[in-house]
Amino acid sequence: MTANQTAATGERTAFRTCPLCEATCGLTITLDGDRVVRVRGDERDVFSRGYFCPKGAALGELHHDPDRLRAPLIRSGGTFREASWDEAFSVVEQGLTGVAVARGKNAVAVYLGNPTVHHMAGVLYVRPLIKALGTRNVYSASTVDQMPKQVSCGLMFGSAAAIPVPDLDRADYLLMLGANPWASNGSLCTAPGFPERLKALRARGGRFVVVDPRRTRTAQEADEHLFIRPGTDPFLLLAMVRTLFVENRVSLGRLAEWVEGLSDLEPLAARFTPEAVAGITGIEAGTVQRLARELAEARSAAVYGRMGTSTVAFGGLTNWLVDVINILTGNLDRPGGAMFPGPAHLPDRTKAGGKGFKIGRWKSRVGGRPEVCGELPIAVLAEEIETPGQDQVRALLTLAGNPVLTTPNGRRLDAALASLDFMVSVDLYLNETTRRAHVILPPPSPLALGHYDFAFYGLSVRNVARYSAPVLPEAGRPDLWEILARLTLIVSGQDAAADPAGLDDFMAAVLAGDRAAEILPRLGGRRGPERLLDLMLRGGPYGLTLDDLLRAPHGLDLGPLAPRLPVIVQTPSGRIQLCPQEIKDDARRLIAALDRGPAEGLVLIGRRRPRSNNSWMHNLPSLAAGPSPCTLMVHPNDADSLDLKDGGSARVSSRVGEVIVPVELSDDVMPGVVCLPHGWGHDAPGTRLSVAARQPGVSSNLLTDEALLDPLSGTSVLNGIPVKVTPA
Ligand SMILES: Nc1nc2c(c(=O)[nH]1)N[C@H]1C(S)=C(S)[C@@H](COP(=O)(O)OP(=O)(O)OC[C@H]3O[C@@H](n4cnc5c(=O)[nH]c(N)nc54)[C@H](O)[C@@H]3O)O[C@H]1N2
Ligand SMILES: Nc1nc2c(c(=O)[nH]1)N[C@H]1C(S)=C(S)[C@@H](COP(=O)(O)OP(=O)(O)OC[C@H]3O[C@@H](n4cnc5c(=O)[nH]c(N)nc54)[C@H](O)[C@@H]3O)O[C@H]1N2
Ligand code: SF4
Ligand SMILES: [Mo]
Repeated sequence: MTANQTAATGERTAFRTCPLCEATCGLTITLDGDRVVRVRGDERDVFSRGYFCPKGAALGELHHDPDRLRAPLIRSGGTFREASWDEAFSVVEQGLTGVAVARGKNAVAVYLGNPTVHHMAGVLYVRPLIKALGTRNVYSASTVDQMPKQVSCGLMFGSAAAIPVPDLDRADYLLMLGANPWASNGSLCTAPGFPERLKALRARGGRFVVVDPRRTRTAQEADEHLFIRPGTDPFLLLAMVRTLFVENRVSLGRLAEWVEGLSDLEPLAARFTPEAVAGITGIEAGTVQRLARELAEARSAAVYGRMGTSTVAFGGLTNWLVDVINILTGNLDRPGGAMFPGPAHLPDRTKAGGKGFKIGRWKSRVGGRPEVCGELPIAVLAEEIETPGQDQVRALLTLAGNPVLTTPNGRRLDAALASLDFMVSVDLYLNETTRRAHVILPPPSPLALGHYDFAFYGLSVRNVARYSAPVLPEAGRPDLWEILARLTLIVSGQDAAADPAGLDDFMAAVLAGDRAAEILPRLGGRRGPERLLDLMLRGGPYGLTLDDLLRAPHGLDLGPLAPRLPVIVQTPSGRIQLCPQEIKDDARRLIAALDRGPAEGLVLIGRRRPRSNNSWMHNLPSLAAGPSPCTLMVHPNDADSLDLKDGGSARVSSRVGEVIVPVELSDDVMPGVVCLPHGWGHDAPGTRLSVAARQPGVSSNLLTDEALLDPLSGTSVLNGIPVKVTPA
């Protein structure tokens, strides 16, 4: 269906949405037999129109990487041996049920890594698995990423999934804080060709402003770039809120009837005068006022914040303020502002109001950290493993994650993992985390799986729907959904040989509901994620079917984003909560920080490079080529006072650890800030990453501190870590 043959060369072409990042580019994959010859952007893709990046181009290398695991591994003694799937699942059964029976359900923890949400099966089959596990020890990469946005949206709009995205293609003005789409290709804003879209914004006379402690490529391309002291964005934003009130520029427009709590906001902002915050942020009072005026006066505008507003000490408050300003300027839910996407697989709501959003339904055992969105902060996993007592974590399941390199104080977590009674990892590689597992279950390569972006169509700047059929099926191995379904059956007390098809039939029947008897026989013998997708599309707002998507290999464009208020709002009152109580409580922390005034000392921030993907893809030759990107950027003024030389070595230390890393002098970082990428440190013994190990780099998460987190969202502080730097 999606492949066609060029008779002359024997080459054929397949079309596939890239699963590697949130941009969801359409790719054209040229194949010769079962070899990938080339991967390029699909010019006819309705959403990405030919845009792609070096990572997408490396999908073939990923598929053919000799280090990628093809069979389950079982640890015996200090090494791993290949095993059959049946043997591997039976060891998993003994391991997980052994711990659950002896120590209780909470003794089994689960960690979900980033690629989980980039696969159909990850989105669909993880929830039943977690339910079957019945554990409170659920962890994910969300608490080193976007959880503050989920919490602020949960509190304001009543649902952690109601996340507005900047309407990039129609905005006249964009204020972007702590995001670098030129390297990341965008996040919580699915916009393939994000850089092209920003260029188009400028070309049509729009303006975009970047706030970032580093002059990134994105900042260089912007109309204006403002340095900000890491972690201080909420001071800037609250001073802008105050300016809007003081200058009578608050203009809710059509939002007025759906918003509650406006009167609580003004007093909260009162003390945050532009003058009072200038010393803290490093941004002059006049600039703060001007930004507020520009936003208020633009025909349409959006404020957009990402990692630099999320993994910081006030992540929840900062993400709340982003949408507060979108609301105060009347830009929420209007074309060119910040809008809610409407994916093809989710039914339209019919009325505003719902159960609302709660945090802290349970607390972590050792540190008393509140639950958010059904999970606990990843920063507490190590202490939950180390600390004896009832409900101590003794077994762990990791899915598509590498927390040893991606979460704070990786060294402590690594040691904790080594002490577990049992660990099983579902992963493509034997890496820094999975080397601690007793069993590794490798899913098929992404090119062997069908694809539809359940997660990212909910965050897209246009409504589109695309399904890609498997490009290079890997016969004789279970699909990712079958692995997850078998794990679910195991933890629900069925034996390791139970058939996953039964669970799949059950899920389809539940989803089909009353229509099951009538509709299921009509789905053409489909099963797994494809059947669930077909069902969801049929119940969705466009009444599509999977066959409709199969007939459209370049995707279906469903049009620009449409207003979704008020029905998107699921708070109990059905109204947007502008000033939720949890936010008011946390604001006291910000007021205390205002009273303390400007902070001193060197702080560490992160950076992303286009040829990397968090801690992985470093094993692919085309991405690993060139000098190591793992350098410490230091401003020349700081280098002078610290006695550091360009190309020399620095010893960087924090409360929790130290690393030695090459120095790169650059006035692109602001004075007082040093910058190191995360995800490196591929020198651990016992991994199977032969290319990555040649240029291992160091892990910045040996420096990030598990004790520093945003109490509101449980999200770790990864930007703004106090460090000392000396010559090494
Ligand atoms: N200091 C610092 N730390 C950070 C960040 C930062 O900016 N600074 N960023 C944070 C962010 S935003 C994130 S999302 C996290 C990511 O943190 P993690 O999700 O823990 O780490 P990744 O590096 O994304 O690891 C992905 C893992 O999934 C495996 N994998 C890849 N594809 C598949 C697949 O198809 N199936 C399966 N089963 N496995 C697969 C890879 O081999 C790898 O082990 O890191 C966070 N850590
Ligand atoms: N090439 C590549 N692409 C990726 C990834 C990758 O690892 N490599 N990871 C993917 C993932 S999982 C994610 S979540 C996205 C992230 O996508 P983005 O958030 O767009 O990417 P980052 O590069 O983390 O951008 C964060 C920016 O915040 C700045 N910053 C740091 N501290 C502060 C602060 O206190 N205030 C402000 N205003 N800015 C600050 C940093 O200097 C940086 O430029 O990228 C995705 N895409
Ligand atoms: S930008 Fe993201 S989705 Fe597009 S090709 Fe690169 S990795 Fe894939
Ligand atoms: Mo992320």
